Amino acid sequence: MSGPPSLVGKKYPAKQHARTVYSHLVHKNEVSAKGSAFFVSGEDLELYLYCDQTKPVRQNRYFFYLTGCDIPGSHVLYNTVKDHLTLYLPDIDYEDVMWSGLPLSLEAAAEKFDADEIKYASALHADLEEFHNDKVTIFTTDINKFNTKYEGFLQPGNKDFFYALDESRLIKDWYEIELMKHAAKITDNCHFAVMSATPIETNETHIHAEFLYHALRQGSKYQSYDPICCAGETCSTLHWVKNDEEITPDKKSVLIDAGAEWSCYASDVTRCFPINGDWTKEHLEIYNAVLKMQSVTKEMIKPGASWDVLHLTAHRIMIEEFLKLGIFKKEYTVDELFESKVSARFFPHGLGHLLGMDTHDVGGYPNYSDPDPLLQYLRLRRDLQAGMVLTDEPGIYFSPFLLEDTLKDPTKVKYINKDVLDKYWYIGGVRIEDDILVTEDGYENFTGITSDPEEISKIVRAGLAKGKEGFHNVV
Ligand SMILES: [Mn+2]
Repeated sequence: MSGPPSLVGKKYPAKQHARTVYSHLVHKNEVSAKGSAFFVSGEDLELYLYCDQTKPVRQNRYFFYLTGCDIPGSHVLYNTVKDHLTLYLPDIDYEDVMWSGLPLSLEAAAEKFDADEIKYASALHADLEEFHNDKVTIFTTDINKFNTKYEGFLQPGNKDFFYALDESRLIKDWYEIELMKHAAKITDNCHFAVMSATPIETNETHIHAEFLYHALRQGSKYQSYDPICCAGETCSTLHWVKNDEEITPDKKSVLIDAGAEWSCYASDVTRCFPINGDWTKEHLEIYNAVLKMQSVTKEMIKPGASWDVLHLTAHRIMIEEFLKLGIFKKEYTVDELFESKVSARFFPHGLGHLLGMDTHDVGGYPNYSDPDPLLQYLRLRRDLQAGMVLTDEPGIYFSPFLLEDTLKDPTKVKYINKDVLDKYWYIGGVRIEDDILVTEDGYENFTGITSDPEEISKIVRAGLAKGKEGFHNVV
């Protein structure tokens, strides 16, 4: 299936990516950068043990960044002195052509990929040896099962090389942005489908199925991550992927966190809705609190903004809303509650993370051993720059597991009205997540599926009105 029309006739800018990596490497360590080469092996097909079937292949992201090539068994070599990029495709296995068809010819590959030269992998040993004999340092990410035979020529694991790769991947170019917008658009349609199909969603699995079906119909074969499909109390588990509980009538809330992938680029979107179209009082109160956390922080997104500050702002808004709802006792001020860290167990994860080829993309420098519980799980710990893509995804959860210690700790429980809190457990949790590009003067939201609670109600009700017969479902 074809991708975004804006990319027709255009090549993934692999050569420019290689140059960008080099410029970051020079900036970091001029001495080791000079006269170096870069080498990365892509993933290859592998068989399951005692079986002639191949495992699914997820292309190596560093390799894809330097090639735009998803063919298993390929490698890339970039000569920084000559600014020459060579893509090595797997040698033709004539035995396999009967089963798999003819592979891409070198000529067709030259049309498709942004490389100076395309060769077969059989030429690789001699090329690496020549570089090696010329005393060229060939940086690579790692020695793995796909490149062990070249180990003697390669310098794996260099920190400056990783730094250069990650800093390059951090800032998305126009081509990557188009891929990500396309992934986001597919995901919008999938979320719309899920919200519209509650008559045929009587188990969390059905939510999962509805999402995957609509992603695949749009040509997205892979998900950026395992979809998280929850109803009722399972919404309180941040990465609930069992997705197999019945959606019984006592469950009012649905949370789905899922994102389709397009050409190795991710989307990552969460939406919540009331299963029967009507928000319960408590569900809507929490939903609106999370929506406010998101809308306020979203407006703060611009180059130079500190993500720590945005994250902590979201905590303050949550505290204000909990005071209004009476979940936190009114005799305490926002500052006191903020300093007490009591909000950490209701909003335990970070406000968002970088997004790119990986769902939790490289370059965020999280500090999981940060002693501050408010910041411990924040996956993006740097100031924003134009060209970054990130998620803005505040959440509020009522997790018996997470809150057990808090409710036993006299220094924490004193802030909480337990009677009021008890009214909210059944919701499980609410998270709202959009994919956002930092622009020169602010931001652009890639995510188009509505998060307005009234609009969501309308979509769910319109689906309900169609009844079970209104949907194509054989089983
Ligand atoms: Mn996310």
